[in-house]
Amino acid sequence: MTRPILVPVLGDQLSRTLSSLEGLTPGEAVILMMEVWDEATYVKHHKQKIVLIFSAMRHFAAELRAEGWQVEYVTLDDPENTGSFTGEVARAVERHAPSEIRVTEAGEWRVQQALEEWEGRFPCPVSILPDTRFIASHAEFRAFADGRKHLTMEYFYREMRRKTGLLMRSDGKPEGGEWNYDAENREPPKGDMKAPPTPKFAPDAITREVIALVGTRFADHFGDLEPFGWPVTRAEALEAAEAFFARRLALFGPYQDAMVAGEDDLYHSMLSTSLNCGLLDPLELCERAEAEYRAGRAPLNSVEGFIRQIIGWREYVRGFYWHTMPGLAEANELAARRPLPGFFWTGETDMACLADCIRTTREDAHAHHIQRLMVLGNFCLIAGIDPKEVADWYLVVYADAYEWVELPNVAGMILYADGGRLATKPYAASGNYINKMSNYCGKCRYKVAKKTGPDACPFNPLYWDFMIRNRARLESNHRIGRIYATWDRMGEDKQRDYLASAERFLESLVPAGKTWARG
Ligand code: FAD
Ligand code: DLZ
Ligand code: SF4
Repeated sequence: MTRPILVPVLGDQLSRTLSSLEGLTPGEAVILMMEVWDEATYVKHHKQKIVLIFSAMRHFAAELRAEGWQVEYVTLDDPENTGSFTGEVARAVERHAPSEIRVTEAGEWRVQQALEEWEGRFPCPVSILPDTRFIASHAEFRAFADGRKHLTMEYFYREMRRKTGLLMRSDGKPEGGEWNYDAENREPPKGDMKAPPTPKFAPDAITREVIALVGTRFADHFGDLEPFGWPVTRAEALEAAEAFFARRLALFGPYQDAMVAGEDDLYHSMLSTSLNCGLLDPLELCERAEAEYRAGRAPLNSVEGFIRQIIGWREYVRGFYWHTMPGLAEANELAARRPLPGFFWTGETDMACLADCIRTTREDAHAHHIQRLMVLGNFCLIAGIDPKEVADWYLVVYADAYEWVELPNVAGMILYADGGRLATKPYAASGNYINKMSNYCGKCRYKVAKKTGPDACPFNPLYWDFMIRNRARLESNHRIGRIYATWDRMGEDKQRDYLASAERFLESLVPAGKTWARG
């Protein structure tokens, strides 16, 4: 080979359609994949998240080799491993004197900053290519966002529907006449309902080797290492997707917001881990979901709901991230300063809803959306937990967490730390909401119907404490401001009880004794 093109492929770029590989033939490129200490520890990721990424990387490298590509794969325990992307690229440049470094842009700001320094550092041109696996380019999001005070997802989503043609009629109108069928997608659970299981994949020899590595090198990281059943190849991810379309999609819509103790993913797809590391393509999933609707096997409200999560929310939060970084990581509009309670790591709390959501998080490196939003997120919002501590927690504990998708959800969607640019109102709720949408409260030592006092559901006084603490900022918000009239009518004794109950509860919270997230 004359001087090759060096193509670093990062752990969330495991797609054969990657822009940096497009148009290349095996004879002209050296592909570089690197397990590096920096990435594995910049936060102390859940053990299963590291297994997932290392195993998926190793399988992807093996598949590329089988197709004839030259892949240099640096394992974590390689004695020469420098521990960083830049260090490993420098070593590869020495080995190969490449004519060019060609890389697809990074998913995270932190890593993109490093890639942008390569041009000045290495003696060859560096091409950073757009990540074409996303539907909206950065320029398209910028064009949407410019001049808008609030970046309502719904309007962005409609643009994505028009762009992709998904669920569009030939007259340019949305399928069924409406853009959004969310109103049909808020069913509470039916008793202790059970959904059909999602496939779990038995670890093969490669995954078992990674499990052993993670067990020794990352023993102090959060979360159960085993059982491990996430898809780690494209073939497995496609099998998981097909199982979702066949067994769950039809009821995905109605029960999207439902929660059932011990029934961890209900009708959700469990495909985010595969989507985010590149094993699945967002558009192919949406087209497949639309085909189920066209074939009459899934109703419009479910299919539209699923497609909206992907070409709406997923694309929107990615655009929002690049539009607002690096400021988003520092945002704290509500000046929330309380440390994260230790029970977020141990699960030791009498609040049955939180205990169950933290249990599934520890066991599976996953919790479904409404658990992340309305139980864990709602608690962090109304208890006034510091956004940086909350963001670190979410980034650590979920196998699908990368900052581009985690941070907008944390700072924007749950904490209102961005001052309402992403979500037009804070998603604050009392125990009532959780009781309506779950079967948690019947199993809880707290009484959801009690508003104040030691047995009262803590979400009840915390809700009012939050509203009152932030009255000056929230009263003018037309979506939430009217609630203050209820408070003002309440009478002083009741008001005092609420605030005193909240204070007693907040004082009882014990911060984490050790640094689980970093260091
Ligand atoms: P499903 O319910 O089956 O949804 C289908 C797909 O839609 C998901 O796989 C995902 O790709 C996409 N999606 C749905 N909601 C969102 C959303 N709000 N933002 C972006 N994509 C969405 N998702 C992540 O992929 N990584 C994260 O780090 C992450 N952090 C979150 C943090 C908070 C505070 C909240 C409220 C949500 C977060 N989400 C995150 C979004 C959502 O909770 C997960 O995508 C979902 O739970 C993954 O499970 P699933 O594949 O079964 O999703
Ligand atoms: C999350 C992660 C982990 C734990 N380890 C690696 C790694 O060793 N090598 C790698 O290429 N990628 C890893 N990743 C995923 C990266 O953090 C991800 O690719 C970047 O965040 C993208 O900007
Ligand atoms: Fe959660 Fe309150 Fe219900 Fe207990 S009573 S499960 S704390 S919402």
